[in-house]
Amino acid sequence: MIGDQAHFSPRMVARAIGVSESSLKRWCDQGRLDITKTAGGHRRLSRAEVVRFLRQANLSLADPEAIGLPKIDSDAIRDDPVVSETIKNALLSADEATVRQLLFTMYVSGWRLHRIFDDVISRVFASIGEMFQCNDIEIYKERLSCEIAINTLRELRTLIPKAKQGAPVAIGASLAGDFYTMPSLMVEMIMISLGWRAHSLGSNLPFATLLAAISDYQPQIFWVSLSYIEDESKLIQEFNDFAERLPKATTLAIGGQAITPELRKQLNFSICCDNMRQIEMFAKNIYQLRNPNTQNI
Ligand code: B12
Repeated sequence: MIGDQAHFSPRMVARAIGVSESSLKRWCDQGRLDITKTAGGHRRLSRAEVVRFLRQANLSLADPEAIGLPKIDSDAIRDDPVVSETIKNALLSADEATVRQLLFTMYVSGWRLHRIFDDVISRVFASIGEMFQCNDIEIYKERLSCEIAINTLRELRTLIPKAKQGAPVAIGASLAGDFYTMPSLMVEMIMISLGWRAHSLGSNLPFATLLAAISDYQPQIFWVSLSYIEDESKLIQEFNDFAERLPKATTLAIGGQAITPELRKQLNFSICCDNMRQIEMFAKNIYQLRNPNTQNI
């Protein structure tokens, strides 16, 4: 497990990137890299800031371990279907190191988060779900794969630069009776990557407490993840009542594999997304429309 906001000296970062310390210090002084200073006035760089710079400058890492990152294996991520199969097998054999190395390699190499979530992870779990459905795997393997994936995503989240002070707020969750946590965690990470102050409130939450969270946080976006619905007619009634009671400033975004075309017609929402790519586009537009003066990352 790597620290939330580990900071490194220019010498360590220069070694990680494979450039001279003087070049690295010049980039800092040119403002290309955000730095903090120790009490003694020494420059320090956060791991998230170094990764942001590498993704923006399309640079790779010569010695990732110098800043606590796994080896970056670009060859292993050349082909989506191949890397998805490798990740699936690593999950099913509880090989956390390989899952971590491949997901970090994708992110540090510049992959958009929605591509990692929509084109790889969601497909891997659809296949794992089928294998369980066909009794090809024990149920514990599906659950353990889920735990490993969620732990690794939470670690990957520490590489996403934190939102700036005063940035707009987005929160979300899955509803009572729905125990799925990964989709909501993914939406949170997408939001943070766009500069939002975002929190996934977690799973299995009743509407009353969600309304309390909305009154506390006054979010510009509230998302609901619907992966499992016990009683559809009860949900339609309670959901539309909830949507009715949202403050005008809060837009309601929904998504999830439990949303059938039939159900979609009966729910009130601002936007219904099929994947993370769509919520990213929506959140970017709302950000720019509602916060023209706030610098976007
Ligand atoms: C892992 C898993 C679980 C875990 C989840 C653990 C966790 N901590 O999250 C747990 C143990 C809770 C679980 C339980 C059950 N499960 Co289950 N589960 C799965 C599995 C294998 C993966 C789901 C997942 O998280 N995928 C990863 C996410 C990220 O992918 P995704 O859901 O496709 O989401 C993508 C898009 O839909 C979209 N999206 C999704 N949500 C949102 C939200 C927003 C706001 C936005 C913008 C986008 C968005 O973006 C995502 C990325 O592209 C699926 C198999 C599958 N086909 O997906 C079965 C599956 C969904 N489960 C199934 C079933 C039947 C159940 C149970 C009813 C079993 C039982 N009898 O107890 C229970 C119900 C529990 C409940 N009440 O919630 C069936 C559903 C069949 C059906 N259509 O109804 C499936 C399809 C398995 C199967 N093949 O049969 N499950």
